[in-house]
Amino acid sequence: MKQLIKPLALSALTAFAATAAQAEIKWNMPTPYADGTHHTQNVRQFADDVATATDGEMEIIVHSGASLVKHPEIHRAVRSGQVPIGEVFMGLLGNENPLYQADNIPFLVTSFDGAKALWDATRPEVEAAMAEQGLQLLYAVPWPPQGFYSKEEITSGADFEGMRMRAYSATTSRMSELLGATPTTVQTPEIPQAFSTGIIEAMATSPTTGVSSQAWDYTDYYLDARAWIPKNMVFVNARAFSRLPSEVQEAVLEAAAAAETRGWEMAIAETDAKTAELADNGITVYTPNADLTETLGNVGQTMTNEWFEEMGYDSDNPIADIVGQ
Ligand code: PCA
Repeated sequence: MKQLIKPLALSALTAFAATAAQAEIKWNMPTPYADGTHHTQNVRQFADDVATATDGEMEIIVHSGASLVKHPEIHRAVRSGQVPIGEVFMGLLGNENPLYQADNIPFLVTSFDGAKALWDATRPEVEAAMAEQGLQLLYAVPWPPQGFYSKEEITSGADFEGMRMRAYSATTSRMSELLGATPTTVQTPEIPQAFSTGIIEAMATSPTTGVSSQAWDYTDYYLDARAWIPKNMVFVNARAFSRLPSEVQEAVLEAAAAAETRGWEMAIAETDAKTAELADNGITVYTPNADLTETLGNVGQTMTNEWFEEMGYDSDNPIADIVGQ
């Protein structure tokens, strides 16, 4: 009997050691969006993958919905090392570097293939810009294409004039202005309140955010314009990352590559599923008529030109071939 007990006690000890090892590397990760969005689900899967690949040596603790750090502060928090890893909406950084405006420009690209081509073309520059700030990109994942939510149906370009429209980046503010609307910056958690208090009466966002903020409580129409495909990115403080054991670094990079592939697939699947959910909840989903197509197209053209100029790109730039894809 005694001999049987011994190996048992030993294995119990080993199990204890494995549990204790879980606390070895703990990283807090602030993310901006709600648990129901594919971005947050994807981040949680990424964290699980890292834990599995490192046998529990590294734990990434996800703080979703801007609960740990407010969205506009997340980038700075990772830069300063206050937190080692985070997620942000790339368009939010458009003020500090026009590079980040690319995926907020109407009709620069309108399909997931176009969005992928734009990401492939801009990624090296994004990585270089981040490296200069002591950051390292892990992955980027799109939202479904963006459309317009409103209380009344939008039937002509003139309907945008004077509209109090939500903006979530400098680029979407610019679009509102070009449409003759009045932009107000509102973060996702405040959307319902901004509508109910009349601060905004329309917004451009995805079916995902329409569903997660229950747009049917305060809007009746969704213009499925598929106007641009913005992205979120997940990134680390480069110093904190370099201090990880090399096998843990590898596990993080592998999990990140898997998260990027999975996230794009999730966004594609979300597009139809969440648009259907809007309709199921009573929102009228419609597509732009000729007049709207022209108005939005003109604004997109103006903004694309402005962006090329700001970036110092000419028509020989490879991105010129991606425009319209
Ligand atoms: N949802 C986020 C960003 C883009 C999107 O689809 C938002 O509305 O803030």
